[in-house]
Amino acid sequence: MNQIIMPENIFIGKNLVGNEIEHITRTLGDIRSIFEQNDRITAQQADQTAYKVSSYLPEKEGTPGGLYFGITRLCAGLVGDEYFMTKGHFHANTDTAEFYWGIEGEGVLILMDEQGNIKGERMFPGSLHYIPGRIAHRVANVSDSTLSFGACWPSNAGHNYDIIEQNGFTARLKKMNGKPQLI
Ligand code: PAN
Ligand code: ZN
Repeated sequence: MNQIIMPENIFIGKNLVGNEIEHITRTLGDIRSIFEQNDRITAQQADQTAYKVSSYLPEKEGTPGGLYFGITRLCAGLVGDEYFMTKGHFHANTDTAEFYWGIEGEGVLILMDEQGNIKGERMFPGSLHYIPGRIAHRVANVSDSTLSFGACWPSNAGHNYDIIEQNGFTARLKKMNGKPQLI
């Protein structure tokens, strides 16, 4: 029988909903170590949500040729003079690429190659960002409201957080004279 069915998982407006969607929350306490002035995060602030990721992972992790889809919602705020940001990572399978796109709010996508060269791309509703393999990626929210962005990456990409945890990015996105600057 030829049947037309409803998809199990849907992307409505800014939300990814469905039985197969996985949700994770990162609090400021979880990501404390990425901020330069992390001693400014009080015990009370440590429980505050920094960002949430909803992901649709229809293939088993590691499957070559498959794709994953995710929406990240990054809260607005500063730790000292540094904007709230995602942990950032290289892909474990180093040659795998990724697309990001802006959905709501204003941010900066920070890209760093393996030599530590850095560049920032403005993120805004409708902006589209191609992240080639071997490029670490992190997003900072530079607005006063939530920044949402989409992501699509290969199911065999994996995440290597260790390199960034140990060495960080070679520049930080700071609010200087009211404006974002990579320093
Ligand atoms: C994204 C990120 C997401 C959260 O889905 O995983 O924005 O950022 P961190 O993983 O750096 O905490 C992605 O890049 N996937 O590959
Ligand atoms: Zn990624």
